[in-house]
Amino acid sequence: MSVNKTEQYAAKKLDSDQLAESIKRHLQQSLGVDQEEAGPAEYWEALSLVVRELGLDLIRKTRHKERDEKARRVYYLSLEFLVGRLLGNNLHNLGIYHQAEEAMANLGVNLTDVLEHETDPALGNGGLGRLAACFMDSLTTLDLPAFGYGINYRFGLFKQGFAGGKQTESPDAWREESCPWGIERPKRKQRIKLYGRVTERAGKAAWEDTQEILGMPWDVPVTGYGTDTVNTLRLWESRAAEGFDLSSFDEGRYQESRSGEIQAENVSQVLYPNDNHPAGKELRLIQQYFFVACSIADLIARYKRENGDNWDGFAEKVAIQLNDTHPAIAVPELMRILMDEEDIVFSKALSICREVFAYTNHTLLPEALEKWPQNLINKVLPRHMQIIHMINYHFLHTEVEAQWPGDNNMKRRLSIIEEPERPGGQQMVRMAYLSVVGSHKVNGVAALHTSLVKSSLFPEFNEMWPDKLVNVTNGVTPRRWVDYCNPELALLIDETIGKVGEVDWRKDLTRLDAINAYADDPAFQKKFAAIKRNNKVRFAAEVKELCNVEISPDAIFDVQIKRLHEYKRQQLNLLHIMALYRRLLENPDLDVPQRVFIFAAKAAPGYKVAKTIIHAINRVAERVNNDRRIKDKLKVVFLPNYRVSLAEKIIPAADVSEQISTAGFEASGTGNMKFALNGALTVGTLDGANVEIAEEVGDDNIFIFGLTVEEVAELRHRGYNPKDVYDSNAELKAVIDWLASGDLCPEEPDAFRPLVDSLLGGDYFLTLADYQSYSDAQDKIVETWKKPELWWKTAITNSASMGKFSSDRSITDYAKTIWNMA
Ligand code: TH1
Repeated sequence: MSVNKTEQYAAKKLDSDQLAESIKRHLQQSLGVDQEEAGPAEYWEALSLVVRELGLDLIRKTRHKERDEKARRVYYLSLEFLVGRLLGNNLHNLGIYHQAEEAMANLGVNLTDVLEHETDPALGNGGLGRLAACFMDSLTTLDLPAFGYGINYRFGLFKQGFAGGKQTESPDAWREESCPWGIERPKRKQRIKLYGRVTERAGKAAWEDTQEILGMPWDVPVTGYGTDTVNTLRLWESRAAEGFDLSSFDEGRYQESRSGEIQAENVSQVLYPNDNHPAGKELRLIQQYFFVACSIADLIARYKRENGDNWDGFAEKVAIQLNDTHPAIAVPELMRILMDEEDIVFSKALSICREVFAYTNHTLLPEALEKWPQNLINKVLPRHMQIIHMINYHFLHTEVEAQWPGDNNMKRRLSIIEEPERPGGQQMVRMAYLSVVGSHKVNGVAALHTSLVKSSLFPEFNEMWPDKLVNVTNGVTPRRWVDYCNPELALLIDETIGKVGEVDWRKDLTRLDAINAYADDPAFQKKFAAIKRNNKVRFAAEVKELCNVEISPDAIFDVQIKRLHEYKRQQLNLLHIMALYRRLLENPDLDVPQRVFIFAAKAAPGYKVAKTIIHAINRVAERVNNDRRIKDKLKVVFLPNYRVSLAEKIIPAADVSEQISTAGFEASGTGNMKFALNGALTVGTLDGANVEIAEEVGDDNIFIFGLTVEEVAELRHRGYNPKDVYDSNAELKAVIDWLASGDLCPEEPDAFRPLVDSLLGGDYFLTLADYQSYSDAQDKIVETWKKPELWWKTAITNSASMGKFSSDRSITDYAKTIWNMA
């Protein structure tokens, strides 16, 4: 599709005068304020209402078109959609950003200020939730009929603050600010069951004595770039199924009459704040079932409205993608409906499930693989537990038996139910196995990750079903992650590789490759460097405001922003910073460029070592930033409350991107792609998508260090002792001793013990093993920085080589290899 379509589309939309009129109308008629009283917040709301009108109109038209075409739809089930702010992005996608800018200017308001008034919905933890949001953008941009299904949490991911350098958490009551994007759809509400027991009636299972809750859908319109298609993100909110008990109301017992309601409302109350680690709580299981059951009932109702009651056509019209195992209970839920409500026999029900479901695995971390106690599932969802046993029985005794006849050991290993290791232990339901058995395709999220899924996580499944496990490398939407967050770079790309008449690079990111021809061009380098500098100047002002630290835009901005997790190794970065500081103290006249190390990260509230790392970084930052002796050569900032809208400001300003996870632990990473796209140089391990990024940019344009997956395995096999490294590396020993000494936190000298103990007592993530190699890679970065022509050539090559990492490519891969839609 060409950009011309976008321009025609934009042109036929409102011009700036019409937009200004609509804004004024909403100010007065929707918000009830006069133009003179309105501030940026009111203007934000009024413009959002204008865009919402456009979105609703297009959603209706999209629905009609899809109904007529009767195409297959994809349903993306995810407990997290980290959508970020929507107004600016929607304006871009609809092609009316510049008109809106002009309209606001004519009203005497600055659009950029207005956009800052949107609260950033934090309905996800990190990469997995953000990926779901990028995928919704790409599905729509590619005109694929799609629904996202998730939960409309009342509280998103907690807000982070610091007290004495330690993380504090407070609730994110994001909906208390106005949110015009979600539209309540009472007509589509669902009623779901929990608890109770299963009895047999006339040879059929009946699930009885249940408690019921209501699911109210909230629809968020999802715009795409340069298209009239608008898809729906349908987020469920839980409500009590019973209304007021009027008799107790009459008797004045108002509070009691609502007591049943409070519990039901709890279900969609709060997002669990664990990334790569399950909470294992009953309420979490109920959340999972609640949104799955509402979504499956909703999509079945849609199927029946459009196609009648004939189940033979179901799989042709419906593809359901499970975003990790969090929605895995969808498999027994669909089985239950097919068998108990639609009278379909088990074997046929299972084959329908297997045509419909596909499962994406996002992690190999053993502790992150979800397992639920059988007893808990049996209590909350007794019928589902029976069905899981039926699936397991069929799987083990028909399919595993056919592959490995008589091999009981194999049956035990592959069973969906894990038997306890010790007597008295619990039986656990392996949700990943349930997902694999219930799906026709299982994908990993980067080439290396998928090969490890095949070789280490599910080797037997791969042997049984050689075509089931496939790779779909992650991607990011270039609309949000270049066009919207780095408009000057977007403009430079337009000027350089053309816009009108060609396919827009925003729709075909491989077109960026044409920029490679300019990597050496001094004039282009100058423009590229100037844009980076402007972004750094703007970001430095932000840092001053948020952290009260002055940073120079001429320094190297070296950035690590992502969840705080030991496997992501923020502690490796920290140890190196401490070493740099010591080098400078030893020799304050060292001829080195100025460097600023920038962090942002939230730690799960219950993750002790992660919180210790945050505390330690903040204490080192305070020390370094206030030490006159080092003459501003080194600065460290930790920005509080990392979220999408902060990432949008940091990434365009980054020179160096830290992607330093222990090899084999980061399934893909997606921040790595965003940084490279915006011209930052990566220092990284051969992990996740870094491997493919290195392939695309070439080994000379990336700073790879550290042990490979094979070397990690080898070292563990030989026996790794972090103390050996500590004893043999004087610099490393000195910084660890310093950390342990209490000098950085005199009022609590043992504050960093958990970190020191984790490093010296086992160092599971091989931080010390990779230290020297990391430090050497950092030295090479400095050498490159000293040669500006080489630096900018490398930076430009990175941007220009990111074509593969558009989420449009990922979604096209899913559509072809998994959903049979393209
Ligand atoms: C992340 C992975 O850690 C990351 O490597 C990957 O790029 C991203 O998913 C998208 O594929 C994961 N996030 C979560 C969150 C939870 C559980 C498991 C994972 S894996 C709650």
